[in-house]
Amino acid sequence: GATPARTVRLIGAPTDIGAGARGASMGPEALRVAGIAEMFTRRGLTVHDTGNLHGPNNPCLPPQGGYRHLDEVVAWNQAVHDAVHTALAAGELPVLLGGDHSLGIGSISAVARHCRATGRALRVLWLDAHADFNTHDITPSGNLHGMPVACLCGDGPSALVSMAGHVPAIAASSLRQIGIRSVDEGERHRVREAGLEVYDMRYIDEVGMRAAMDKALAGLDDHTHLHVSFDVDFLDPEIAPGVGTTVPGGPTYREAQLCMEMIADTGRVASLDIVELNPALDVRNRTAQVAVELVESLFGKSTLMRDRG
Ligand code: B3U
Ligand code: MN
Ligand code: MN
Repeated sequence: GATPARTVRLIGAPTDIGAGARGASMGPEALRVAGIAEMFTRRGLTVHDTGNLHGPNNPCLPPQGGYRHLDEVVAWNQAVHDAVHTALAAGELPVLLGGDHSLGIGSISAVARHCRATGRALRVLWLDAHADFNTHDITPSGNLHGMPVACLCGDGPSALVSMAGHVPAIAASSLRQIGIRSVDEGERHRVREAGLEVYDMRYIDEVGMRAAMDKALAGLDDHTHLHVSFDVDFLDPEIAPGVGTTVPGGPTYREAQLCMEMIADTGRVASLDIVELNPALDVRNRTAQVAVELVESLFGKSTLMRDRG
């Protein structure tokens, strides 16, 4: 099967347009300062940093029709979509440096479009404290970073839902959610109805990260494009305080590291989002450093050489 690209393309998207708290717009620089490029070089990958995308400022307005900043979120996602699709078409491995998680719509719709054009299966791993499955009628906030999974699965404003060129952009069955521990009331019903495969914190507590990841990664083949959407609030706030919406009870450093190592062992990671890092809430860039360390594990860092399987 096709091996994932050996050149990483860093794509900065400095915006907090879809979030409740301000500050995720500083995520791309914080990740660069924490050494993300040097880390990929250590892993033996070539790094192509294309700098930051541009888009509208955050007007900080209240929701309209259940959405905050919809036009601006569409503009940013169109820019992300085009950049991620261009990277994939060039044979590179796009790494989106967010920015808030609404940008997953642009990123993953581009991955879906690329997979459809090249006849590849797609698996999306959604590492997050939240299900991000809200819609305009049930959202408690109007913030679009709580809705990207719904949009990708076909529920949302048409400009966001149709970005891949086909609706839904992804089948709900191609998604695995890991680390979930905060789901809103109406959202919970939608998660059940859609049959999302969710490995929530209770499940991870009961069976352990290893068994959870064995299941989440089951069924990949040599042609599967594996996309990882890493919302930094996936991590326990003890190790990752620099995010807009901390939720206690998340994976420890060790659990998160095992999660990343097991994903790396598949050898299928072909695109990545790192989102919701909020340097305004961080302590001496510690959360950015932890994110970079864990992404190093995601790209195959291990203490000793190990056989796969
Ligand atoms: N579910 C809540 C909170 C939230 C979702 N994603 C984040 N926060 N980062 C909402 O507003 O939709
Ligand atoms: Mn999220
Ligand atoms: Mn989250």
